[in-house]
Amino acid sequence: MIQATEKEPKTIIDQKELDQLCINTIRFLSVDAVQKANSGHPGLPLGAAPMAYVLWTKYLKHNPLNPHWFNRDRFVLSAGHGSALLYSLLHLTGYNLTLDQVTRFRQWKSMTPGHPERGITPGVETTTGPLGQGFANGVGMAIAEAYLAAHYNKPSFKIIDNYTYGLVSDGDLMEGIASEAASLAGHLKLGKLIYLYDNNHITLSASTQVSFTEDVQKRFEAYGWQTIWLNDGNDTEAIDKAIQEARDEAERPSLILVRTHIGYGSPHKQDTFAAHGSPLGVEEVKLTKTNLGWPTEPPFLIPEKALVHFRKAAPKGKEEEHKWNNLLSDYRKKYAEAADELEQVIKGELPKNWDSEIPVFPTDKKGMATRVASGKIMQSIGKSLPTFIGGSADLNSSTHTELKDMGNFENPITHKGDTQGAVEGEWNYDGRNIHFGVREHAMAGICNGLSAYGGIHPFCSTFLVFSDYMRPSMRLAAIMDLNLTYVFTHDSIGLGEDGTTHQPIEHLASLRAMPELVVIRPCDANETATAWRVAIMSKDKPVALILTRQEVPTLDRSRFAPADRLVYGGYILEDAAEPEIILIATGSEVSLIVGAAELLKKQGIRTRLVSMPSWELFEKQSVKYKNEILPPAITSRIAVEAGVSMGWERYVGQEGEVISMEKFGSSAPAEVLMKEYGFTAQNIYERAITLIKRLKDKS
Ligand SMILES: Cc1ncc(C[n+]2csc(CCOP(=O)(O)OP(=O)(O)O)c2C)c(N)n1
Repeated sequence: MIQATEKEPKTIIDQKELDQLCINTIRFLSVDAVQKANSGHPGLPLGAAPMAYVLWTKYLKHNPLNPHWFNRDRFVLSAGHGSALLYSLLHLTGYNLTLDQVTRFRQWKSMTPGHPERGITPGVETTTGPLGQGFANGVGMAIAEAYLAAHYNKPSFKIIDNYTYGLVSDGDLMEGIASEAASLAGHLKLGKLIYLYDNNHITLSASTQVSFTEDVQKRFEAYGWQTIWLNDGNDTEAIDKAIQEARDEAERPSLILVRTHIGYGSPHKQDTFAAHGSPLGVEEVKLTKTNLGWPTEPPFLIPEKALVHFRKAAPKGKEEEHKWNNLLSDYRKKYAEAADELEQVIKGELPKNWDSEIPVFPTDKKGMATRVASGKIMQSIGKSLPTFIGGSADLNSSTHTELKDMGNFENPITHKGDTQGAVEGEWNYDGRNIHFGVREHAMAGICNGLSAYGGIHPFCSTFLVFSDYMRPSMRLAAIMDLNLTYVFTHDSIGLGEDGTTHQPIEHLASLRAMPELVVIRPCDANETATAWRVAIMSKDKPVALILTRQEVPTLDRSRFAPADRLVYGGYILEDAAEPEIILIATGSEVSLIVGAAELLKKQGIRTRLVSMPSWELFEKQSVKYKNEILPPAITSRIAVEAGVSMGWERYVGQEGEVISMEKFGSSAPAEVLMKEYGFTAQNIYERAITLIKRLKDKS
């Protein structure tokens, strides 16, 4: 054997040595990136490199030359702080991520941000970093795969056929969202979901001994997962065998618990939290390299033999994709219609006339709750859009989000046709209704995975007040520019008797505070229809629909402006010549300003009514448009919304007023609450008279 030189560590004599060379290449590319940035997490890559190596070079079906190939396996680095590991893998296997980018880890405008970000780095499937989120995303991806496979595959044509792999850490498994998602994944028997657990017993600031001593293996077994315990994170043969075993298991998701050592090889930092989130330090890097038989110089060393081995991924992936393309063209010959549809799904296009069956709601004084209108609209979307799938956190009957006669997403083995009367209908992976159970956080994280998988138009639903339980995942959906729709009902004190705990107050303001999320609170059934159109067509922004529990009148659109003006975010619902006052409202409060305007008219006061269902859509309009709707010269303005006033100053200005909720609500019938808290046409009318007088007196 030739001794290692400074430039080239060893001559390869067998597979084992090649494996070791490749593993150390991953390790030290990551460690050097962290050291150069003087920031980052070297511990995870040092410990987890062997399992990542086996997975990425032996099992992961991917084409580095086309990271969007639809039937690729999905890989989620749920422990996103280990990003240097992922960047090393992407560079080494030949993605469009140069070594220069790896050396610019965590720097301004590099493609290698601190935590992996979808859309910035080719091959990064989902944005991770907030622990536990990636775990739920992977469950969503596995659901997407199972649904599309059940829907489009035919005998001898496994067109959709990928695994979802993930690397999860102690921190991931401590987070509640992971427990929620794991429980559902086990129940759904998502056999093609395989997670490798970097079981290193160390977190950011301590050993798991201080806070995480449960038997994780038993816990996952109880969730219905296959679990495989590995004692040695460096034993590539055992890892290989375990992944194979996981792939062979069709009915249960698999957790491979791999006992690793954080900061493996570092003489002073291995097995300590010092290796978790800070560079090892120049001296310690040298010692670690020497300890593992790696040249101390140069940094970012990639031995030719290792690179050649890693880069086999590209021709292999190209060949896999080529085979798949051939399969797809044979499929097309036999199943032309399904192939057309599937191609549309893959391209992310909507079917022609997808919205043609969306109802137009007739004028109706009594009207209907916008949640009810939404439910009707969803049925028509469901019929024309095969990838419209989703559900609620056990609130279908309240949020009206069940897609009727479109089946329930479920492994048929679980039910064997027996639903014990719980929910009617078919139960299989071709079902469109996902029963998330009472797991709001996982629901939102899973929807991110469904959307990130591609082709799917997911929706999920709960009461607006519980959006708080989903917020961390919603934030990631917004960061990732994902297309998905949140249906939040019971949107104010108008929900009535359930009382203070269930009445959202600050939620609209808090959702509006989130960049990239589009919040829409339609005022009646027809605005709800337009809102759904906006939501489905929103390719790169999640949309939250905020809907009432209580009935609201369906406005007479021959008198008022058309409901499709909702697309502008705010529009003049009804005008008067030279208006003296502008009343602005959203959702259920719009019919109240209509009532107030009638009272004002009787007093000869000229009133402009503005329906303002979406601030975000309004802000996208030109200054000219915005000034047309809210002319700067008209300073007497009142906004009415049954939530906190925060932010409304922007639209009512210095002189204007907001009729709002500045405290938590209470338990009583809705009409009583609305009256007691001042949400009546009469109160708005009186406030308007006072405001006009005050401004007149002032001038
Ligand atoms: C939701 C969330 N809380 C806190 C953090 C900060 N944080 C980053 S890594 C980490 C724990 C690290 O432990 P582990 O997951 O075991 O990773 P390892 O130390 O093995 O790299 C924490 C608390 C985070 N990223 N996400």
